[in-house]
Amino acid sequence: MKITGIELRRIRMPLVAPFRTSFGTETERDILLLRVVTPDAEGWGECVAMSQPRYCSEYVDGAAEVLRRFLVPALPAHIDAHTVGRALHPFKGHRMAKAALETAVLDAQLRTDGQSLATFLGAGTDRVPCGVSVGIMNSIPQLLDTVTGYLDEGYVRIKLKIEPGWDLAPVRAVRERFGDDLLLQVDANAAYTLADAPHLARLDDFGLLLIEQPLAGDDMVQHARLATRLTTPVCLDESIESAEHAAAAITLGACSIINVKPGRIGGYLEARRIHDLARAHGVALWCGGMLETGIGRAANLALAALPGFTLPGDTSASRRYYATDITAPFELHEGHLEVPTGPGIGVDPVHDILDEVTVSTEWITV
Ligand code: OSB
Ligand code: MG
Repeated sequence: MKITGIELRRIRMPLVAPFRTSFGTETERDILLLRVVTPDAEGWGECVAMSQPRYCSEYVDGAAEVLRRFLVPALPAHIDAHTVGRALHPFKGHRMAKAALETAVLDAQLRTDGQSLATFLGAGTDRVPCGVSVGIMNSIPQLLDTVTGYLDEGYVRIKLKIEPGWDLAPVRAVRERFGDDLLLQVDANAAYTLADAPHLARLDDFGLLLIEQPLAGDDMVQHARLATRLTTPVCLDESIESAEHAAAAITLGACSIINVKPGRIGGYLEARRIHDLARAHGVALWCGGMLETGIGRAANLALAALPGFTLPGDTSASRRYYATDITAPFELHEGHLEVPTGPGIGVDPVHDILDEVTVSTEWITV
């Protein structure tokens, strides 16, 4: 496949409500979109890097810079999605930037071939059950109202963001209000240390599906120690940046569940490697999210349809994030989203809406 050029497009999308985690509060999403142009098709990739390096070391200005300065110029003139990773391999890190580029190339390739991303990855279902990630709130009543709203919409699993000072009480309140059958899990975004193990063990009483990333991203050994002290299963998010990290985590017993975010690990091809590895080891998977627009969501749904994704993901409906999505909105039906079936990621941006939220565009000839 010959690439004519690549557009870097920055968009600004206000969130329907502030989203607070242990690492910060988001009120809008500053997103970098990539559009790969070939003689036969266009492909889209959404970079999940956030505006500040608080979730991980990447941030959106840095991703744009590494793409224009190093990654895009390293692409050979003729390319397919499988060679992107090899061409970018000399450059360390920057997995979110690499993922966006590889995904855009893969999308263009699959659109040319007329194959959906879901079929390409090996999807086993045409719809996936959806959970929702609930931010840290100002009060318990506000939290209970928010969770009530999501359950009324049909979400099949609730994830509560936690941090020191907002952990036992919100979990207890949600459990008491909605009962033992509610699929409930928590995400600390690395807010604790191993010294908090006795405190975190108090969450064991609440029958949680999992605790996500309680300790720092590079604390793989401490996660393994913590896992022996909790009955709540440990799930890793920030710690897993590659299939090698997943292999190390599984070998160490640092987690029994992995949150797979294609952006964090460098793309959908690496996500499939982790899928195959984890499945072979009996480690459960679910598809995470990074507050994506419909472009990123479409691709995540294809991944979430793989057979190893046995737990509901953070693939929520468009309206949970944005009043107006840049694609046709993804809508929940009986707690599920449909996996797109069209070629590539299966969705296109609505051009008028895209133009309205665009802050800047930049064209790079390849
Ligand atoms: O840790 O999973 C996380 C959002 C941004 C950054 C990190 C995380 C999240 C979420 C929301 O939990 C996932 C989503 O609904 O997209
Ligand atoms: Mg997380």
